[in-house]
Amino acid sequence: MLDYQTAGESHGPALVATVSGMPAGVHVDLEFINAELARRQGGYGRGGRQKIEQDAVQVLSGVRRGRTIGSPVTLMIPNRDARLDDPVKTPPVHRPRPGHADLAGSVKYLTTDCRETLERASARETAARTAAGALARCLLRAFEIESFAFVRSIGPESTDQAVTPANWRELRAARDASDVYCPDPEASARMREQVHAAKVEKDTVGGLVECHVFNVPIGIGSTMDWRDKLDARLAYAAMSIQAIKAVEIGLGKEAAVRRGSQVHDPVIFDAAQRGTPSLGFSRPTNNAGGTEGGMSNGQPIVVRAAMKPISTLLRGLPSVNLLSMQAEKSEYERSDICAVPAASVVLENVVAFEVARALLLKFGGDSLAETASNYDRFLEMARCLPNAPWTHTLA
Ligand code: EPS
Repeated sequence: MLDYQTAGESHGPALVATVSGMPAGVHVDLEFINAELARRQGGYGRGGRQKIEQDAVQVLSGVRRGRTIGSPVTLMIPNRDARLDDPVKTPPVHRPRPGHADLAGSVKYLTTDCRETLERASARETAARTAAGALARCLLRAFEIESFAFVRSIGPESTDQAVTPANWRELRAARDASDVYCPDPEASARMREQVHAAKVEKDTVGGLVECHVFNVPIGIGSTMDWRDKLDARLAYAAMSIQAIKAVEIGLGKEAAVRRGSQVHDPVIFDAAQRGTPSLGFSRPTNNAGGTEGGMSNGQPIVVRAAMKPISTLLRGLPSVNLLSMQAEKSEYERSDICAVPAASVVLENVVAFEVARALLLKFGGDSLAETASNYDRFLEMARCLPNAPWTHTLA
């Protein structure tokens, strides 16, 4: 089972991701993983920390001569701003920031020093999650499965840009030319203005990030076990990104407003497409966001996540001093004004990780060659429907 765990504090010596269950033989593209880490560090609205850090992975296990060998892969990202044990540079924090983990964490761990929790709660941890997801994408490449995420909105400003299998590469180039990671230049300018205005007002701003995954074969995920439902796993992965407050698949909450005839994507069979991972079952719309019944349906996966504004405000917010229990403004820690562009990079990678996990759950294999052979054989068998000896049809 593909899985991963992260460790590390924001100002500790390093962040670590340990990825288990990777088949042997996957080419680990460190240049790609590091490029994703660099993208995550960027985006208009980031604070001073990113001028200090230069995130890059060191591979501590699981890889030999550039390829996985089947053992757990440990990726370490050293922190340049490491100072966790220094009482002067990293003093205790007694005034919890509303919206951050400070208050609940301090009470939970029976301390008045919010730093005990905030160091681990920090979104810096998403560097490790991005690295794990980017590693999983090295596996997905062998199946031509690609993940693409961008910023759909910042504050009230959004783009209505449609994303399709035909235009996403072009949109990726446009996104990469935007410092708010939005492929629509006109909307990018409006979003940038929102971040700037928040900065001037010593405030912060959130937004929506959206991820599309292409070329996912029909039938990964599970309808039999709720823990392996693909949409549920995707939602879990997205919701667990720091500051995410809502997740939608496809049409999302809009589906609750419309009639069934305006929601469900008609099924069309196109024999010419039988060679593709969708096996020729095409849909004129993709309101389902590529999942039906907890399984992939051969259409692009679409996941959208809403990020709240960063909880560290330069002007502070009403809070309580945990030493005196008296009303005081929350503590200011150096932080970002907007990390929505960074969240889009995290989403692109953690969503890909879940797709890789579901792919391996279905096709298994200790080596990439075995996984690929199982994948090819399944598609071959499914293409023979309905006229094959293995077809399930009761007389
Ligand atoms: C964060 C606070 C800031 C952010 C950090 C998340 O860190 P610092 O206190 O060192 O300035 O920059 O995010 C990152 C460091 C990162 O790499 O994403 C927080 O409190 O959540």
